[in-house]
Formats: sequence, structure tokens, C-alpha cells
Amino acid sequence: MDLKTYLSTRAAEVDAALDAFLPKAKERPPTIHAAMRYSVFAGGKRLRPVLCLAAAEACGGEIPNALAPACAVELMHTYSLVHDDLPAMDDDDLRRGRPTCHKVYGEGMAVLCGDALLTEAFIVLAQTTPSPRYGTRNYVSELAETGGSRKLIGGQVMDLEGEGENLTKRGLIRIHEAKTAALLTTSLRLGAMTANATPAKLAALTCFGHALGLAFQVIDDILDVTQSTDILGKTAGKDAAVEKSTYPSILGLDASRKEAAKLTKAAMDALTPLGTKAARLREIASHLLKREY
Ligand code: GRG
Repeated sequence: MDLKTYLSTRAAEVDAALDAFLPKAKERPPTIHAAMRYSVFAGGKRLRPVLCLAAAEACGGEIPNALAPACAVELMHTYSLVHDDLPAMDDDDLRRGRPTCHKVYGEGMAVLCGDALLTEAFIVLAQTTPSPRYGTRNYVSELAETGGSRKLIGGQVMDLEGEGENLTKRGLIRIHEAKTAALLTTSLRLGAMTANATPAKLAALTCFGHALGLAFQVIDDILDVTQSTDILGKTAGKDAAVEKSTYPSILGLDASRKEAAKLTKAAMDALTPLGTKAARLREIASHLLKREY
């Protein structure tokens, strides 16, 4: 299967599983369930769940066993976007090519929608079939630690406090390690855990996720400067408008592109212990380096 077909096939499997897991839009009280579905089915790339599934395959696992954690990471990701877009945070009107959740459903409902998506992530994750090495407790603590104040929320705190400040490259990396790289890494690790991966393979995927997550963020920062709102499906040029430190603002565009290539190479190198089974993960890493949205 070529990469394009692989990505769309896996994304469709994830969408079908999300549709089955999520409360129906008409379930009481309908507004919250409609808001959750509006945000989840707004057309995201499904990168995190696809990484979860590809990591399961790379460790010899089966796709059906990895669908619950794949959906759980997408639910946590979508919650973070809904809350990040709120006026109290990044204050954005557009996400995934559509008006943001609070623009359609109001601020109060968007707060609740994010809360409900985060809670739903754990309802879904708890349905993962345990593998010999990893039980429900391992899955739950893996995702909870990533969503907590030491990772995602901590990263968001550093991000909020860094607005208008001139961050160093090290300071910027610390934020993106806690946000983007942490959730990508956990997506990979959860998929590998469903395949009963050895601790050595989990460690390799952790290094891969760290470098890939940072590379993904460098590209994201570059695209914010070089792409249009139409193509991105979110407001372009936002970082500069709120004086946010980014890779291009600290390093310049050229050096940022080199940084992304260097991180992608480091990510690929980290996959050596997985051998040829990790070919798909390598392909995804190289595809993300060239992405245009
Ligand atoms: C807890 C509110 C809160 C935030 C946690 C992860 C995070 C911190 C906030 C999300 C907002 C954000 C801009 C994060 C940076 C990561 C990133 C580049 C997200 C966009 O990911 P894509 O491009 O989005 O995969 P799609 O829409 O394709 O899923």
C-alpha cells in the first residue's frame, strides 16, 4: 500500500471507531454531544491515531487492538485544540477549516466540550484489551501523565507565560517537548503497548516521538509564516501577531528548515532497533517533513 492510501485507510478506520465510541449527537443533552462531534469530525489529519496504529504494526501488533488508544489520543488532542482556541487562551476563530467550537456553541459549551472530550478519552482508553506486559493501569497512566500539569498543561502554562517574551531556543524546545512531542510520543507508545512491545522497543519509539514531535512543531511554525489561512484551515501568521517566540522568529526560516531536517534524521535513526518493520514510521516521518499543511 502506498503512503497516501495507507494514511487515508487508517484515518477512515479511526473515524469509524470514533463514530462508534462517541455518544450519538442526539443523546441527551444533545448540545454537548453535537459540539463534541463537531470538533472531532472537523477534518483533522489524524496524525496521532495513525502513529499509534503504525507503531502497533511496527511492533508486530494488530490494528483492531490499537483502535481504542488511537481514538483516545485523538480525543485528547481535540480537547486541547478546543481549549487552546478559547478567548482566554489563543483566541482563534478558525480550526480545521471551520469556525472554532466556541464560535458555534459559545464559550461555556466549548469549555464543557473540551472537558467531555478529555474524559471520553479515558472512557475509550479503558476499553483497550490488555497485552501480556501492559494492563489497563499502564495505558491509563501513560495518557494521564501526558495530559497532566507536567506535560501538555505544563507546556501550555509555559506557552501562555512566554507570550510577548523573547524565549531562547532551549526555552522553546522545553514548551514543545511538553506539548507536541509528548502527545506524539504517547500515541506511539500506546500503540506499541497493545503489541506487547519490549521495553527496548518502547524506548526506541520514545526517542523517535521526541525528535518527530519537535520536527513537526518546527514545520508547523514554518507553515504559520509561509502558508495561507485557506490551506492551513487555521489563522496563518498568528504567532507573529501575538509576538509568540517560534523557530523562525528565533532561528530564521532557513535555519528552521535545516533544524526540521536534522530532527527528522534523528527520528529515523532512533528507529534502528525496530528494523525493517518500522518502514512505515520512517515513511511518515519523511512525509511530515515535506507537508504543506
Ligand atoms: C490543555 C488547553 C491545553 C492545551 C494543551 C497541545 C496543546 C497544549 C494545545 C494545542 C494547541 C496547539 C497549537 C498545539 C501545538 C501542536 C499542534 C501543532 C497542533 C496541531 O496539530 P495538527 O496539525 O492538527 O495535527 P489537526 O487539526 O490536523 O489534528
